[in-house]
Amino acid sequence: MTVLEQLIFATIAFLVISVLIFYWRRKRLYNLADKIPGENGLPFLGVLHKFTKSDLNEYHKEIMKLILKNKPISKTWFGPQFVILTEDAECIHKILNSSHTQNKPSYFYKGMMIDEGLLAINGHQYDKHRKILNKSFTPNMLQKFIPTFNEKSRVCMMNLSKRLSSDEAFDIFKYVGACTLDSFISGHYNYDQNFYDSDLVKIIEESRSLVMKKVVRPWYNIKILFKNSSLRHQMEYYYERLLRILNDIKTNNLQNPNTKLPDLVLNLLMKSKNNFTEEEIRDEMITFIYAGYETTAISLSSILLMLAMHKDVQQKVIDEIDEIVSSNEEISNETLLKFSYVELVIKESLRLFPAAGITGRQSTEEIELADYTIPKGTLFVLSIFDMQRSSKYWGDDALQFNPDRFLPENIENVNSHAYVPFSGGKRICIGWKYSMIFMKIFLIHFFKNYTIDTKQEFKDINFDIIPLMIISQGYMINIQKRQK
Ligand code: HEM
Ligand SMILES: *[C@@H]1O[C@H](CO)[C@@H](O)[C@H](O)[C@H]1NC(C)=O
Ligand SMILES: *[C@@H]1O[C@H](CO)[C@@H](O)[C@H](O)[C@H]1NC(C)=O
Ligand SMILES: *[C@@H]1O[C@H](CO)[C@@H](O)[C@H](O)[C@H]1NC(C)=O
Ligand SMILES: *[C@@H]1O[C@H](CO)[C@@H](O)[C@H](O)[C@H]1NC(C)=O
Ligand SMILES: *[C@@H]1O[C@H](CO)[C@@H](O)[C@H](O)[C@H]1NC(C)=O
Ligand SMILES: *[C@@H]1O[C@H](CO)[C@@H](O)[C@H](O)[C@H]1NC(C)=O
Ligand SMILES: CC(=O)N[C@H]1CO[C@H](CO)[C@@H](O)[C@@H]1O
Repeated sequence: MTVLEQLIFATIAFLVISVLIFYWRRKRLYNLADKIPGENGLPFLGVLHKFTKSDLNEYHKEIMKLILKNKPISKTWFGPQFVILTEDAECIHKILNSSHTQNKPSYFYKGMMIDEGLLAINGHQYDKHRKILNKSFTPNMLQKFIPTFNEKSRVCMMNLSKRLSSDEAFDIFKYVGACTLDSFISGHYNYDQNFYDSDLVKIIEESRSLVMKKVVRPWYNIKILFKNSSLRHQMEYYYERLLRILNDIKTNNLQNPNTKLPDLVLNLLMKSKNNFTEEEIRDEMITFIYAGYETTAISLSSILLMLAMHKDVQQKVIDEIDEIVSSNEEISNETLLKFSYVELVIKESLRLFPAAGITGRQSTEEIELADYTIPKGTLFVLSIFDMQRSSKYWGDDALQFNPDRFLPENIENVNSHAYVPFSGGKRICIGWKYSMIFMKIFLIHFFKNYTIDTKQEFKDINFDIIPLMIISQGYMINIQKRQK
């Protein structure tokens, strides 16, 4: 043999042995996986090749197809990663609730400057962060943001009045998004700024689309490939701008601290006795912006779109508001309790449009699920979206927008595990009560000023996965001034 031949031979032998060791180590995984029905896909790639399209609304269709393969659970592979998909209420409940499935699949978050934040961290680090940050969301703290919500909603109403002069439909997302961001950053980051048309909105939008690109390109999990990719350079360009904004926010908080509200998210992060590293502070700040802004903006936009489509429901909302508040009144926490119909409307809309409709967990032990043994390290894809639209739980009219479904006498007949728009278990959304209060106050101001309609139809709606679920066509509505 020549030296070259010897080299080639050695390389092949090395590869074969590596592959054999790889498979031998994963023998139990393959044995267990074999027993579970689903789609294996291609060798090495699994079904990843189905997720390389640039059309983001194809992703949801592909995931639905994989889920539909088998019920209640279906297996597949994302590259070497074993995956279980489900839309079954009992399975989702078990995964959200079991102590062996509380981890997040960490590679989804790597290199995004949120891997040290609540959405991504696990174990002790998670428990420490969550325990400290929980203080920002106690009932007592939530009351304190009500004046900010009122003020920011009023600003938004003023900005929206520019839209009255035109008959053209417009995407309401942009307006409610800016209002959501203004409220959060002014409240929890003690930084009063106007985010209509701001750089921050653009940074979030563009960087999360880059993140989606990374998620569906598994070779970027290999460090050297990612390090030198143009994707990384593009991401870094946005991160630099984002970091500049975060630094302004931190500097401002050092110079003008909010001493009246020590438990603001930013204060808890910066307080030296809590011992967060610089990286943890940065990642939590970004996590809260990502987790709090588009989720709430998508939810509010969907509510408005549903009310624009259902004029009868809109009228009932307006009647309730007019009955409870006089014009331009400050909405207080006491007043809020009276809005029972608005609450039903929000709940029903979150059923049909759960912004975080697809979420994931990873197991740290083998678990039993639907009569199968699921290997350790499995990635679980939970479709809250499909569960909350399933006729199995919601009847033949599951796709009808009907707030009365949530009247106490009706909802008591529905499987309570089939409704988790804010997820569940110990990792339930930290901001769920906060966003419910915000959305109610916004809606009250909105329908004091405007009525809305739309030409969009429910049956035409598609979703982009960004990875939140946002309507592909936008949230196109027309507004009219309320007749007094
Ligand atoms: C209607 C609006 C919202 C919806 C539908 C929503 C939904 C969710 C869901 C489903 C999760 C769980 C994700 C998972 O299990 O993988 C989550 C987690 C989270 N949400 Fe929200 N959210 C909303 C508003 C907010 C707001 C306003 C904030 C911040 C003020 C926030 C902060 C967070 C954080 C930090 C987490 C991670 C919690 C943890 O793992 O401990 N969310 N959200
Ligand atoms: C945070 O608060 C929630 C209730 O809002 C509670 O279920 C959870 O156990 C708390 N987490 C920690 C780590 O204290
Ligand atoms: C509305 O948006 C603009 C930017 O588009 C912003 O400068 C302004 O302060 C906002 N508020 C009002 C009340 O117009
Ligand atoms: C990758 O690395 C090579 C050599 O270090 C360099 O010439 C090239 O520009 C890099 N590519 C990117 C996209 O950064
Ligand atoms: C923070 O660090 C100090 C000293 O390094 C230590 O005494 C304290 O217990 C730490 N606090 C927390 C919450 O870890
Ligand atoms: C919104 O409605 C309130 C109460 O009717 C009114 O005081 C306020 O001026 C209106 N705002 C705009 C921008 O029309
Ligand atoms: C409303 O908030 C105040 C303090 O801001 C508090 O004393 C009161 O108990 C709250 N009321 C309700 C119904 O939550
Ligand atoms: C991890 C977790 O959330 N476990 C909970 C599952 O549900 C039971 C009862 O509902 C709770 O007691 C556990 O704490």
